[in-house]
Amino acid sequence: MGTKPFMNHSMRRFAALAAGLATVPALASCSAEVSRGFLPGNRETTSNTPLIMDLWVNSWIAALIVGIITWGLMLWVIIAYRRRKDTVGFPPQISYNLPLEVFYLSIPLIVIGVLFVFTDREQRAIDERFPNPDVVIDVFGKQWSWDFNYVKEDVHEDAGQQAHLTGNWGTPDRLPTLYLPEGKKVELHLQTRDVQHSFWVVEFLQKRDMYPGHEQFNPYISITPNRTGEYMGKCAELCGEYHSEMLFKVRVVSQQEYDSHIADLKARGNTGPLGVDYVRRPESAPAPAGLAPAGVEPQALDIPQQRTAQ
Ligand SMILES: [Cu+2]
Repeated sequence: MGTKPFMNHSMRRFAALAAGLATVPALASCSAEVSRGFLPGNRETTSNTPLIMDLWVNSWIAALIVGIITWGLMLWVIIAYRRRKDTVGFPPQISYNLPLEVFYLSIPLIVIGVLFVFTDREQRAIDERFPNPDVVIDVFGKQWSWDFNYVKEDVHEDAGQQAHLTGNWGTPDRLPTLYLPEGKKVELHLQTRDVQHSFWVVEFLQKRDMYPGHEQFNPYISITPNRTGEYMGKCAELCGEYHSEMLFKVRVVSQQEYDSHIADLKARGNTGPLGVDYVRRPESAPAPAGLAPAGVEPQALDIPQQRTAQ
């Protein structure tokens, strides 16, 4: 009576083994991606990326180990204690088991504790400011672009202009570009001219908010960029209508190229900090249309702010 099962016991075992083996080459072929936990960029992009990447990947490894043990236990219970043909009535009903409850409450506490200790350790290391940075840059977010002042060299990039996204692929031209020398200690001092923004260079794996008017939180990013190249940056805090067009680039170049870029800015007359004429608007003053109630407004200095829709 009844239909014959599609696969007998040993066939099923073989199928499971074959499926397991088939995933091995698939995993090996994307090992570079896997080893960095599918994060963008490279492990060595900045002095902080190895810390961030390792924390991320190791957390996943720990999670998978816990997951495999848990899944294994679940499978074992499902199979070992399945209802047999000759079973009659209910299995023994157990209302509580104190040692077991202590066990499964303490394990998650230990897991969270371990994650906390490692996260805290890496976060402190990442947030630590260089005592003597080689390069200090004042980064200003504004609706909807970026300004960069090279503090020690006393020059600035041109006032940043909002990107205009057309719907076509490609990098919008005239993006404000921050130059960083490779292998040098860089301190970015993040500030905002108006509302809350967030500085995010995707491949640096770090982002940090910029709040108007207060600096009690840590407004610095301290990194040593270790790979030359061009990186895309964006605002990561919804800051108004054209938030998505608040884009910039970072170019990590050799010291020589960096020096010549600085000389270039000097020759073009981009000396001194950009935006010294920005004056803080009193909290009580009415906000101009489209701006947050309180912030810093451009006055006197002509900072291009493009607010018109295309
Ligand atoms: Cu923004």
